[in-house]
Amino acid sequence: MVTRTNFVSKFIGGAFVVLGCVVLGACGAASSTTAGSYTSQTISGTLSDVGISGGRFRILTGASNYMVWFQNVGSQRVYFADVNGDGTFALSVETASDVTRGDRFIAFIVKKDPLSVVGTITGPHTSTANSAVTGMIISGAVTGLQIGLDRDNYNAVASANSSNFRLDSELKTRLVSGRPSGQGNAGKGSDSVTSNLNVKNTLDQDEDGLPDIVDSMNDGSILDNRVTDNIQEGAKWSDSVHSVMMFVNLKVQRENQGSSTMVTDNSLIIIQVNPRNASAIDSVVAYLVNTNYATATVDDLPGGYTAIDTWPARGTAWRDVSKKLYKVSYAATGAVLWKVALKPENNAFKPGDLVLLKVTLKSGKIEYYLTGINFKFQTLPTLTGVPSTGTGTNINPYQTGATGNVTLTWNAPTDETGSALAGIDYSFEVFYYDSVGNQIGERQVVFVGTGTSGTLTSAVIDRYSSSSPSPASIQVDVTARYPFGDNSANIIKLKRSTW
Ligand SMILES: [Ca+2]
Ligand SMILES: [Ca+2]
Repeated sequence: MVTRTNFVSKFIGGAFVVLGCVVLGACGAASSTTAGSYTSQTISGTLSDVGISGGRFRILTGASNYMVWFQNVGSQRVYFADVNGDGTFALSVETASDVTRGDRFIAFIVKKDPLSVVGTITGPHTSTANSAVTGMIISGAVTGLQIGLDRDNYNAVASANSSNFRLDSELKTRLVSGRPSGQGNAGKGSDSVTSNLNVKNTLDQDEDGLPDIVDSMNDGSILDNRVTDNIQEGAKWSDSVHSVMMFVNLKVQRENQGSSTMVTDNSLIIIQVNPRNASAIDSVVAYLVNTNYATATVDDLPGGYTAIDTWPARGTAWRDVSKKLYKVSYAATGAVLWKVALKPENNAFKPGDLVLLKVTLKSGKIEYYLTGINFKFQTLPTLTGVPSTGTGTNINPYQTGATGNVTLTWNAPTDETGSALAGIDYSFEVFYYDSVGNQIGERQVVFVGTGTSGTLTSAVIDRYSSSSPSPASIQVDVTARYPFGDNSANIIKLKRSTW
């Protein structure tokens, strides 16, 4: 779920009140890439509280803080509606006649504050069941859909006395002690992990109860960030948006490492919307954000990008600039995209904390994309083998011999659970500086691979040794990176004994 992208449509009647979801996508951007026959159906009902492990339906406290989300298994289109204060809701979904399972949906409950998924909608099941049906077949308007939310178990049991509503037992979620196995762990915890995929369940193949758009490990075994195709989940059929990315960078100089606030002080969140057709997009803002991003500040425009919109000053409160994403171009390719770089200013943010992006098209139509990080760097690549002299800081670089190679070793960075990040690629990014701190020449990148040891050859270290001025130190960013864009770097300084 980094690319917890997802294209949703809704109709807002009044401030944050959804009178009924109208599918803008059907008559707008998405329609031409998924040409076909869509039929709107209204689903209305009540979201109630059933307490711990089910029980008597009662009014859900703070019901207006919840949303009901439906996703079509065939078209992958997403629909959502706010729940009213009395627990009632109504949303308009579309069945699709020309795609496989175009009459099937899976659904989930989202809490707005803090913005997160709090329930998988399932069919009735016993408290000891190890699976529950999640597929719903909608053949016409459905009224009286009763959804009982068991908040402790992230379970929302749905039933309706309607001939237009049936369960589809081909689509299920695995339960562990009554809880959908991916709930509460962003779809990547040990309960959710599996190698058994149900290819019929195109939205939730690992059947952990989290559809791909909110699952950090779609296939039950590999973190989404290791597969670049995952950035397209939810946007596959938008004409305007190609993909949505949200990921973390954590790059820290040697002198600033080890403090209890290292992650808070240095974490950078990147949210990026990559257009399919940039000229179709008017603006991108975050419509709703999880509490842990509510007081984020905007950081500098990342290197390699050129601002098109005016990028705000570093430290600007994001909420003071309408939680905008800014139109920029990527210098290397000229690609235009929308981006923001944020410091969350806390160490509480985590996978499962969502951001709902609102993309306004020049046509006036609106697309929504739900996104979030799939993992968080909690540590850097932690060095375990370094030159014995020096500390790696600017004022006291690690000191190497007058000639020869230098081998560094490290431990893999850990994620927010303390687990070492698997399958991450390492590289050395090397910068050369003269005695007054000016950079010499160009950065060199030495690819290491997935091993946690690498050698800086004398050819790399001495690359500019005959230049004038010659280097007085080099900076080595020991970098860990997945193909998504997330990266972590342990930044050290190093010098020859003769420099
Ligand atoms: Ca999963
Ligand atoms: Ca899943």
